[in-house]
Amino acid sequence: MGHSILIIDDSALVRQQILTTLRKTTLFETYHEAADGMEGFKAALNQAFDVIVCDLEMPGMDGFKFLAMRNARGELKDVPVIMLTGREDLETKIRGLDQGASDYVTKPFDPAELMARVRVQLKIKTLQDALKKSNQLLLQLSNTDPLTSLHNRRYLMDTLDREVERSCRTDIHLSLVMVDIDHFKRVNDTYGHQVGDAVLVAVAALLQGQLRPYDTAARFGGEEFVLVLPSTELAAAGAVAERLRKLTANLSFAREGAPDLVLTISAGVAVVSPGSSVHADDLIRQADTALYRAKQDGRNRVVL
Ligand code: GH3
Ligand code: MG
Ligand code: MG
Ligand code: MG
Ligand code: MG
Repeated sequence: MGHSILIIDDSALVRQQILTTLRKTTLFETYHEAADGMEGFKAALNQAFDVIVCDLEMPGMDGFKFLAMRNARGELKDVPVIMLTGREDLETKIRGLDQGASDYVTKPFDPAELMARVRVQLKIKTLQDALKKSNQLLLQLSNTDPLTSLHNRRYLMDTLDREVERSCRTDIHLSLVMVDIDHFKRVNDTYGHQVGDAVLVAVAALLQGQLRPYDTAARFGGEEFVLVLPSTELAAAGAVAERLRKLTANLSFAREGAPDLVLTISAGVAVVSPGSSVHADDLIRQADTALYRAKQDGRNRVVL
């Protein structure tokens, strides 16, 4: 994809010279001009540029003010700014670099030097963007269960710590449902591990599909799932679990290669009540105890 550049200078002539210089290269697909800092700032908010060339002395908003406003905006902080300065003005250059400019070009500028400096900034920006992307991917991978694409246990514990803390602080209920597939070992033994995997994927999709946007579903372990339901009282969470239990019992696994399989789940539900001070681990333990009782009582049931 072609790069984009923003040129901010009060002199139309200077802007024209820069444009003429840069148009001789194939570096950019998009060029945008602005006549002062404010106009440039608005343009930069409006569109993601890869490089900004900015004059320092401008009537209206000058380059320093532009840099200050850019620095205050997270989405603009990583866009490199090359400032245009007077030839002898060392102090100005230093001040501009200190305020976040990446480089400078002295006026009247040499076209070859301008192009070279723009290329350097583009190179850095490209690397920076790639790094940002790979960090995001890494974060997503480290929080996701590869089989079901649900959140994994690591993400769950991070979220649960936060939600339990918030619930205790605000006196708003928070419920946790621990779900365990009944006799899942038999599924593997009867249909094979691959079908078992497909069944896990189907159950995960069912759970995820039934939740509200601010609920969290995670794969806790092999065939165990945890749902975190903020602002939900025990009885309401029990009703959610009961609905999931019925839906699971009605699932058909013909597409997964197990047409005669009737799958059931057991669930244990726990709640953080207003005024209590509990930890995420306590809540998990309570739900796990309830789940154990559901298993003891004959499976395919929900215990609060
Ligand atoms: P219970 O009703 O008491 O929960 O019985 P269960 O058979 O479901 O429980 P158990 O803990 O004995 O067995 C869980 C099984 O889940 C054993 C394990 O091989 C299987 N399992 C765990 N993770 C996976 C997975 O990723 N894929 C498949 N196919 N099976 C898995
Ligand atoms: Mg000027
Ligand atoms: Mg077990
Ligand atoms: Mg099980
Ligand atoms: Mg289990």
